[in-house]
Amino acid sequence: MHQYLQLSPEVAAARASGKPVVALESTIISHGMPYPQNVTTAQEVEHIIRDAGAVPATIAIIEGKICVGLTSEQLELLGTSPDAMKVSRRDLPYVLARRRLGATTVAATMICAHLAGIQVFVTGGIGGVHRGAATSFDISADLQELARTDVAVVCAGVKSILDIGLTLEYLETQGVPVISVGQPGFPAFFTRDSGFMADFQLDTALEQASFIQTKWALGLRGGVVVSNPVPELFAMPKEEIDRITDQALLEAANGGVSGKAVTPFLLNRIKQLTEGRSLMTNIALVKHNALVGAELAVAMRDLPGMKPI
Ligand code: PSU
Ligand code: MN
Repeated sequence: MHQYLQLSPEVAAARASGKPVVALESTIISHGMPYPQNVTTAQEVEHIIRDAGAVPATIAIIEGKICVGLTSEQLELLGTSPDAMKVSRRDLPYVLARRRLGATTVAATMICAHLAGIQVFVTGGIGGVHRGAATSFDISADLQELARTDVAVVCAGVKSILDIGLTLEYLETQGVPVISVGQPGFPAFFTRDSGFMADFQLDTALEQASFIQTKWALGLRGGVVVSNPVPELFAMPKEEIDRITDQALLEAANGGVSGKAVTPFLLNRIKQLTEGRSLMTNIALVKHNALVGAELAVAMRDLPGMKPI
């Protein structure tokens, strides 16, 4: 066991007995949603994963440890602490060494999940190439992590605050396969249609698991994006989200927002400008991803020869 890892009793028992485990990130709790919906959603998502026969492992950095599997007090702490740091690959050593409270992004959660031997990770949306990246160089560390760390990431695509086309180009260059579930198109988080195709449509957990197993069996390191569109009933009107996204982007540019603050700023403004309607969409899609991720983790466990390499 890695010296910085601290598995909850439930996660430790699952790992010891070979039960499927699903990792969950914590930036979505600290920076992605307001209190108390952030904490109730985190709890509901864990419930969905348990009901589907897997064990949830929400990941955060607490008191100098990578905690894998959190108590309800720890979830509450992350959901209410304004000083919880957003932790990506770059920030992990600082937060651990300084014993700060850290909420892990997709990149950092992938690193921690891999250290704990967890192969499936569920989130809402991944980071990507920002619009204007040709001059700002703003490309999320999530994409490099997907290129190198062997974890499958179930998400609802990427938000249109990003340049979705360039994000997909970057993933292609890095050899990261983008799977879609239930439709050929790559989803755009709040909406089901981004205008771009995923690389491969694989509708069942078994098909997804065997794709992922084959990738890793070939020694092709790195993650897989499993993009699962928001359920139709909860999707937002495209015109509305486009208009609000443009306004949020303009405000970020005018306000000189930069670095790791960009994504939380845009997420927060979209939430405010939609008067909370986007929050309902966000919650619904994360729950749906939890089900797909749990089924994938169960299928990975059941496939013969599915062992970490
Ligand atoms: N996109 C979302 N919701 C989120 C994030 C991104 O739709 O909560 C969070 C995730 O934790 C993601 C991080 O890993 O933001 C990316 O931040 P950055 O763009 O600074 O790499
Ligand atoms: Mn960035």
